[in-house]
Amino acid sequence: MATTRKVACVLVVWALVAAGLGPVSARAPLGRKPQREFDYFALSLQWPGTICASTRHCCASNGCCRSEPLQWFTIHGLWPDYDDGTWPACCRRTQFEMDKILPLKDMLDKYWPSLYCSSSSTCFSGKGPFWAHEWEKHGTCSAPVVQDELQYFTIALDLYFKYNVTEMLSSGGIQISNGKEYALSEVIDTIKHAFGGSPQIVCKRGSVEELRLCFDKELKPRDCLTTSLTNGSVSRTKHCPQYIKLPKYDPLVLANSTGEIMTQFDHFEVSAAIYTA
Ligand code: U2P
Repeated sequence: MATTRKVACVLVVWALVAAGLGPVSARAPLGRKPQREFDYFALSLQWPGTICASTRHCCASNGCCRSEPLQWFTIHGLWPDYDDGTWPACCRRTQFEMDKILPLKDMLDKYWPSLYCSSSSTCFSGKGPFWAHEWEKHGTCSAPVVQDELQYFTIALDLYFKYNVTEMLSSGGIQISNGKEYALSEVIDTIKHAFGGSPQIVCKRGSVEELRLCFDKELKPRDCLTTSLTNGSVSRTKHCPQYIKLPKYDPLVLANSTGEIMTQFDHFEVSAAIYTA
């Protein structure tokens, strides 16, 4: 009986592996050649004030929907990139497991929140949380610097705290204030001076959407590629004008809201009952 069960188990594992779903790690997605080692990392940060200004629907997982607006740069991802402006993606079949990063959960909620409601696409299993998307798409391509999921998120958070952009700006005399305009060159120079490498800035209608800091494989600051080198990966509409804004947004609902909530953009009369504090 025990032998029969053992054989059945081996057969199931074999079938899962053959289908590309099993406990296989360190391999390229089916049908793809392994991707070559990356050249450098970009730590991509988002400015919630720009992204959350277009929030139309709220849900518990959307950082934009907390009662206190996020007034700091939050993490988008730690991206392994190539020097030619392209990047590897979805390199190994190692699925995201929330359990592995539970000790970091509070910090991730605060500093690496999703700013959208929908679940993001993952490389190997459809949809998942934002962190699953970033790990599967970028984290799995971060070897040999990053060995596993916990290390990926730990390194990203360490870099984020060590090179605090919001602080770099304020100690360089750039106090972030709603409605104010800043010379793009001044923002770039301030960060260059404090960080030791040139950032890449992505805008949306004149407001900063993303700010990227770049690192070599020893995690030392280096210049990011300038947009002209990145083969159009930053489209013209994402280019920044000479003067840029770092806007503040008004959160739409109270913290810990549950379920999908229609906001005042869709319905002016929203029942107070669905706002949960
Ligand atoms: O810029 C649009 C999306 O392309 C992905 N990206 C961009 C630049 C880069 O160096 N590496 C990279 O992966 C990002 O995709 P995401 O992580 O959001 O799936 C970025 O949002």
